[in-house]
Amino acid sequence: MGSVQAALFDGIALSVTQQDLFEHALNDVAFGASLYANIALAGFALLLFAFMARNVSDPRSQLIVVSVMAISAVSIASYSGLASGLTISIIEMPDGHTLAGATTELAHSGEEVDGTVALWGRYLTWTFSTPFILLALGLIAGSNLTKIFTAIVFDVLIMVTGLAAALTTSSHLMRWWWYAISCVFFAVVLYILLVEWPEDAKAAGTSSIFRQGQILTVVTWLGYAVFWAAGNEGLGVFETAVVTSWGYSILDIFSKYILGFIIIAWVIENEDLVSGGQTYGATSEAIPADD
Ligand code: RET
Repeated sequence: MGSVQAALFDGIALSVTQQDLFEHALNDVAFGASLYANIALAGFALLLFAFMARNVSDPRSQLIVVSVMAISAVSIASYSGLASGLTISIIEMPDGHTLAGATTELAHSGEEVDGTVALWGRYLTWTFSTPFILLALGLIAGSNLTKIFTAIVFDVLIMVTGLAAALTTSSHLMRWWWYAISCVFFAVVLYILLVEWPEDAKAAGTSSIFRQGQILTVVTWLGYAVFWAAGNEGLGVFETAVVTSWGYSILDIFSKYILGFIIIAWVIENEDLVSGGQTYGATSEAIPADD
């Protein structure tokens, strides 16, 4: 193996194959269910939202609907990556970590392998799903492009540094260092959600729905950060990947599907309020007719 690759995968068990991890998720029913249930739920949400919003014709309202649907679309891919074993690894934690030296029993073979199961694909795919949550909320608040862009950029940074925290095996301290950086980026997003957008929403006359989305988002997102710290990749209060995985899967139900439902149900009743006009986003309209 090349030295770059060797460095990257140092501490990540390569003898466990992708097929082993696929079979592990399939045979450990409690663990597998936390993944398969979400694939089904995301598919159902996608169909339900498409049906609910079938008559929405205003372009800006449609943008909110598409954004909400994209969250579930990414989710199907995300959970498929986990269930297939593609985005799961067995990771050997560095000295000082509660789970340093821990072993995992593979559900299908009973084989005992060094390390703990890490579902790092979650952090990777949150990079692609969470921007859509912020886009939908920013549009509802009637916020400007600068604030929406800022929220999304720092959101992506939260997830990428969270991924780094999960995959770092060189040093226990470095894992928490990544975590700390991620929290700083999270503070930027929280500021926009708690301070900037409520004011924009007030001006746009959308305070009530924004507030519902804001509370659901802030509470669940804090939950993700706390859960990482407590789960098998952090302090190891919940030692097994099963409990950690279910924690995230349940948070996902609120942060994605329930939020999405509330937003779509509101948009279909409030197209007038959301509307930017039929030419919203059009590029040719700005050019005056030459006559
Ligand atoms: C991590 C660990 C590092 C510190 C922080 C985190 C925050 C994660 C958040 C996740 C939100 C996920 C959602 C997923 C839905 O698809 C990466 C756990 C602050 C806020 C909403």
